[in-house]
Amino acid sequence: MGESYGIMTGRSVRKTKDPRCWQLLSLFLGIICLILLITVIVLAVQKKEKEQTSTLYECKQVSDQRIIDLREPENPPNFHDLTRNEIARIFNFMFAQETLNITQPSKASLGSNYIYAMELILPNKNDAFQSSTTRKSLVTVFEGANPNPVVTEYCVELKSQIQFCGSTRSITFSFRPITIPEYVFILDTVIAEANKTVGNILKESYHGTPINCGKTCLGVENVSPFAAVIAGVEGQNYRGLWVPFVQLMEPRNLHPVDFAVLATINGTSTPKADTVWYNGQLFESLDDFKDKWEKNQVSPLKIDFPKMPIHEDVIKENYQRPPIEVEPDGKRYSIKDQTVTSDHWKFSFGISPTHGPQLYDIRYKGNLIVYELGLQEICVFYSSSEPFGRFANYFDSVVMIGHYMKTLVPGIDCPYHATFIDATFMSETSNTPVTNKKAICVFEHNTASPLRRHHAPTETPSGYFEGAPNVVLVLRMIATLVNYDYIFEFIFYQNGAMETKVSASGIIASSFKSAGPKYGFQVNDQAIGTLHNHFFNFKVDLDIGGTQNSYSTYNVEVDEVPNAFSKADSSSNWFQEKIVKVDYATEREAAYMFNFSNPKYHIFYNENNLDKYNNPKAYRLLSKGFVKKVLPEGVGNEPGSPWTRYQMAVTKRKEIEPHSSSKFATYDGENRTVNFEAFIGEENIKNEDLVAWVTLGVHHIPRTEDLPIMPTPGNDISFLLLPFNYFPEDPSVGTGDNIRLQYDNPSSPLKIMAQKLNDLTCKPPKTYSVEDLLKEPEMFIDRPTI
Ligand SMILES: *[C@@H]1O[C@H](CO)[C@@H](O)[C@H](O)[C@H]1NC(C)=O
Ligand SMILES: *[C@@H]1O[C@H](CO)[C@@H](O)[C@H](O)[C@H]1NC(C)=O
Ligand SMILES: *[C@@H]1O[C@H](CO)[C@@H](O)[C@H](O)[C@H]1NC(C)=O
Ligand SMILES: *[C@@H]1O[C@H](CO)[C@@H](O)[C@H](O)[C@H]1NC(C)=O
Ligand SMILES: *[C@@H]1O[C@H](CO)[C@@H](O)[C@H](O)[C@H]1NC(C)=O
Ligand SMILES: [Cu+2]
Repeated sequence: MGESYGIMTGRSVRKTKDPRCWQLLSLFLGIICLILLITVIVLAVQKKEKEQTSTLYECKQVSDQRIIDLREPENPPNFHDLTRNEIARIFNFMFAQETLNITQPSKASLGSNYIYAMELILPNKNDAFQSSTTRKSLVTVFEGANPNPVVTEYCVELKSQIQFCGSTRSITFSFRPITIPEYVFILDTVIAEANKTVGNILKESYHGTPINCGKTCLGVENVSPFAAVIAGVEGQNYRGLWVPFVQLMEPRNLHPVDFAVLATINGTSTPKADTVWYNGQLFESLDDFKDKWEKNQVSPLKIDFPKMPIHEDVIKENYQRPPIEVEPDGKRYSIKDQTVTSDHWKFSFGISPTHGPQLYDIRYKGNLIVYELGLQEICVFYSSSEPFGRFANYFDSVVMIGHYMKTLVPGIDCPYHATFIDATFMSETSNTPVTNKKAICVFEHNTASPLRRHHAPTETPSGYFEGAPNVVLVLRMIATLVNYDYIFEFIFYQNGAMETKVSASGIIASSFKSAGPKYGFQVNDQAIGTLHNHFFNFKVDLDIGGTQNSYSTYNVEVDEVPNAFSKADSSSNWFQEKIVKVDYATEREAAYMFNFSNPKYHIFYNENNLDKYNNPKAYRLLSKGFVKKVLPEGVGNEPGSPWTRYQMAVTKRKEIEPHSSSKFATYDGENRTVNFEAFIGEENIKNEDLVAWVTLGVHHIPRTEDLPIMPTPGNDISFLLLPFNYFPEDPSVGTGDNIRLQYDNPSSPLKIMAQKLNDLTCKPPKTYSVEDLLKEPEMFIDRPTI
């Protein structure tokens, strides 16, 4: 192309010798001049416009006295998550142990030894604030290559010379969480066997196939673990998994087909397709199902293949963008080494691979309030008439909650002006550390409502108005655990209160419509949204005025007193309310079940730390998410989460009780790895280091408006820690954002007392944007394979 074009220009140069060409050339030059003139005018106008906008400079990202440093430290402080460098060192160390025979992740199988997880072991509380404390990691290894397969947990000490520390712990092999190699193995086996044995029946029933299926595929979704205690085969290395089939069309959770296969695994053996469920009928095996089908002993189910959902992504005319927040003087907090510092608050944060979000060393104006505040477990128990819906009792740590804290989308998940922070962890599928980009966000947010305000026009000596906006500091992360998305946030208020909040979004799970109406309402052509609950357990290690704490309640009760002021003949009584302080001496006494008849405040304090009026300087724990666990105690999977029995339990803090649940909780019903009920004993809890275990929950009866993606309003629950006689007055009074209007004297004008009120003189700086996600698209969403 380029070459032939060159030859043509050569020819036209020779032709200019022709006189007629001069006329053409001058016309041509005239046109060029005109075009140039227009260009000059347009550029001049544009330049002028640009000059006008550029007078508004960009607001400072970070003010001079703050630091945002998101680099991994060389010498991580005690609460810092394992760094890339530390994870790499542990890998090298473990691979170098020849006797352990550890396989590379790419070659891992059920019958090999491979590393499942690495987790920071927190220092003993006594050593936590010493810089010389050695960092330690718990390394969980699945040892399927051993003659007697077992899960072993090793303690590794990250000294300059890395080494093992303490003794190892062995856990029964069949209690292990579901791993990716195992999961893939089971699904491949079940899908292949189903296709081979009953492929024709599936095609006839559901107009789709599991293999080579083009646009009409059958697949699986929302598998349900089936533990030995539920199957009634304890002590035999048994592990079951109900594998329900669905038509693969968005959202697949809502296209169930009432066909499921129970896969079982004994030790490290190949998974076996066991019991089969089809259209309300149970069969011993795939062959049994096929036999009975051929003998016309099965009532067939016919389901059309669902149509592609239509996404309305048309841009509306006159669309107006929603408001955004601006930080006119830059960020008012610092972040370094996973520690956030603001004018009021200081705390460290991290992500436990097993348990999810964790906060440490939470201080308000230097006062330690909480030593450790972390999610422990999420439980979701479904109900249904079919086996996979009914046995869907999830203990979410089975998939490692922390690993599913993924990239946050600016403008949706967190505001544009937030600071986005990466999370690093070890993954069973990689022999190098894995980083989830921008998985945590921190931001200050103006809630646009008063933190406090009062209008006193007739006050003495001067009428006044005083108030402050409710500006909060937020740390947020979101875990997508199969179908549900849980938004975890920690909200720090300027007045010394802090809130721990979780909201649910995502896609509801379903059963085929024949399971209704007892277990749910039909929400689309094929499915009922099945009844379930969501329970969350948090560890709150409070240190109020030191570690020596006591727990009391201020109960509100009826007070009946004689009415000495009545002139009636027969004496009458007056009814009002009174405060009755109740102290709790033991853990068992303090295991709390909410009772509407007994309103009370839950108070934590140090008995020797009184204010000048002799009130205990306390913090109050207020829950906005107490919920009744309906299932009876001791049945089915209920004993796996005894923490759902109590809305709050207060125990004496023990290093040997670091967590209320474990990643083994799904399958360890035969012999619990962690039994929370045993935390609650006759131990004294007066003047001791205390931990409050707080359970939040909701009952969820799905409705059509939970489709296509469940909205968050009404699905948010939280608990607050509130200062209670801890400070002499609201400790945020008089600080920065306060405004007071008053007269100085009878003749002076109304005066404004405020730090800075001038208008915005800068434009918001460039922030992380949705477009930035396109730079590494596959980190964010896998490419489609078909
Ligand atoms: C090491 O593990 C592999 C499986 O990953 C196994 O085939 C081999 O026998 C094991 N070697 C020893 C010495 O146990
Ligand atoms: C199973 O899948 C293969 C691949 O698509 C297909 O050829 C076969 O017909 C299917 N059904 C059976 C019964 O094997
Ligand atoms: C698993 O295998 C072991 C040893 O072969 C056997 O004793 C046990 O009964 C099996 N368990 C089940 C549930 O089949
Ligand atoms: C709730 O408290 C009331 C009043 O103390 C008591 O009568 C009732 O039995 C309690 N309910 C439960 C479920 O404990
Ligand atoms: C239960 O597990 C513990 C260790 O976690 C072990 O010492 C004990 O023997 C086990 N009990 C049974 C009945 O298997
Ligand atoms: Cu739900």
